[in-house]
Amino acid sequence: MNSSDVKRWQAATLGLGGNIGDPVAAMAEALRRLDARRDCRVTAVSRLYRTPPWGKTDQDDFYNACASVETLLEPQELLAACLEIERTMKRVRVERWGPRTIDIDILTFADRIIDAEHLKVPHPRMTERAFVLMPLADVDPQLSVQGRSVADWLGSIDQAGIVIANENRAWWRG
Ligand code: A4P
Ligand code: MG
Repeated sequence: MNSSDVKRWQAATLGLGGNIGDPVAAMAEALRRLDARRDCRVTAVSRLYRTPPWGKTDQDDFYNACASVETLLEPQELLAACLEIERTMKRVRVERWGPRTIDIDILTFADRIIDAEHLKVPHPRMTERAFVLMPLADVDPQLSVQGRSVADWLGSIDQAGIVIANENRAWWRG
């Protein structure tokens, strides 16, 4: 193997959310499954938040959280791993922004900018969403996204209605 083929651990951030069934159990299970992989490790998890629905508002409140991970996977492979976890946890993908058991978004991947058909990084809507920025600020407030820190983005958006559902950052360990 050529030295340029040696895989490196790269840092990424993930957003998790859900609002049907037992979304907290699903998010915890998803994080444990990722952490159990040899090519992924979960390095920090946010507090757990309960958030009013964004986009399509006539649905139940969501639970949301963010995680920092380190991975040997390339971005498309990390997405595939997340989608596989979603699939096996029986997410029902019915309508855009509609109810879901669990949704895992790749928010950032190192300092990469990706604009592929099935993967956009940084996640295109993350800087407008308090349900992403609040938990992300727990794990990495100084992370730069589109030239501004997460803390800075968070300061400029509406955080109304969001409450902390669990202060204990080990909530996902089960
Ligand atoms: N995809 C492209 N880029 C990415 C990325 N960075 N991370 C593609 C993950 N996936 C990415 O995903 C559809 C496809 O997007 C994936 O298969 C992947 O190839 P999706 O989650 O079904 O997308 P969507 O629901 O159609 O749209 P969107 O905007 O991605 O939905 P979100 O962002 O997932 O938002 N309100 C609250 N309070 N909390 C929430 O968590 N979530 C949503 C859904 C709406 N309102 C919410 C919440
Ligand atoms: Mg999504």
